[in-house]
Amino acid sequence: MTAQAPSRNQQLFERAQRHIPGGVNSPVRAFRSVGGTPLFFQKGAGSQVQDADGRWYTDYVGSWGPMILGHAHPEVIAAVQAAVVDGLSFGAPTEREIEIADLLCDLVPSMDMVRLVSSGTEATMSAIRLARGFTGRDLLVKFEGCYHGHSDSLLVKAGSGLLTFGNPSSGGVPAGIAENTVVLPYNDPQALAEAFQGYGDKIAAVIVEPVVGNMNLIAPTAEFLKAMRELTAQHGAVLIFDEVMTGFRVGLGSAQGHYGITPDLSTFGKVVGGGMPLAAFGGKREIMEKIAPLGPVYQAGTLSGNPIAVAAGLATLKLVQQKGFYEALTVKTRTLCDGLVAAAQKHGIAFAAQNVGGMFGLYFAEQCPTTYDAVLACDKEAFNRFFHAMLDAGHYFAPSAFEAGFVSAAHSEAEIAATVAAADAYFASLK
Ligand code: HOZ
Repeated sequence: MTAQAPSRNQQLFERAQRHIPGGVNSPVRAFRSVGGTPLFFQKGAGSQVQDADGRWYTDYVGSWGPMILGHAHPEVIAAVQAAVVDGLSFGAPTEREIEIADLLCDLVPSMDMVRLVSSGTEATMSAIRLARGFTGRDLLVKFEGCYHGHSDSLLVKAGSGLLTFGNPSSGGVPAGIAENTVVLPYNDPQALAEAFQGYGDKIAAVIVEPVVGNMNLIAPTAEFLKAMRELTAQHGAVLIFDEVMTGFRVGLGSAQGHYGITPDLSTFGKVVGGGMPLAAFGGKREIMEKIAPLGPVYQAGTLSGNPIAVAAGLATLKLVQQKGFYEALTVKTRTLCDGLVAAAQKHGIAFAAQNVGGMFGLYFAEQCPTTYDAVLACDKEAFNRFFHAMLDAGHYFAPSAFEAGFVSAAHSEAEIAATVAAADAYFASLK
């Protein structure tokens, strides 16, 4: 028997590992938790992505959230093409930045002012510095399994790649920094109340993913959101909604509009840049005026508000404002979840799924988890087998049991039905 020639994906992965640690520029992409060779993508069109071997997949990752319109949307591409010919970066203000700042503050009523940055990590890191500068306090409260990017104070019991690889707190974070981060259980208002009772006058900020998308998807309880808002207000702490994932994804009003809670600061990324490196943080004027050059809290970036990224963001934000956009996206995402659950039930598989707007969670468990511990108790091996079966059938889900999934406006009913049919066939094969 002759050995099979390595696929182009395999060849590229071999080559990538020579000069790129682990062959990837962001850990979850390496497929380490699901096993196998990561796909190298070369093209995207609407709901579909094509790998280096020329195979097309229906994409439920959407670049981890930004591609809400699908890949290579003609209006976004046209906006980028029109912008690039005028120059790629100036490191100076441009009119387009005012346009997107005005739009963001219109769409997100809790934001009086906004600052543009280049990544979600930068947005959350800067929002925390600002909250500390504003309150003159050091302590930061975050929740188990929430991931807010990879700055030092946030890599404590974090989700996403850290949870995927079973090491929720990163190496290289000085103890002196980590000790200013208090980690509490998600969806536990009592634990939060006790923390504020114990040392409320030292807490600068509470940062939260209002819907967690980095330990699979966990929806918040109304009591948890209410307690967070009330306790931070009572104790003079800043409530930061990290909407990098949920922003313009769960609805035009983002999670804060969806649940009717007004945070003091918010962070955005992913959809705001339509696939380009653009992110933002913003909130109450009295807090935002503490940022340099108005105030003493320093924050800067050569590529902040990059004109090409802003052009992509503006084109994307224009399209998501179309009437019925989020209603249609939500229905599609729910159809996917309901279809997968029905298929699993038919074959007696313990499986649950849920969505909030255009993001969803899949769980190999009897019901949708509401806590970090319940997520950890889901059957990860069953997910990994499902992931590979679906990939073989041409349906690309996130290569980790601890990441949310995303549907785009470009996904057709027929594509979603085909994904459900593939899952049904896989579940049937398990008997
Ligand atoms: N942190 C992202 C998922 N929550 C993964 C980013 C990437 O690999 O592109």
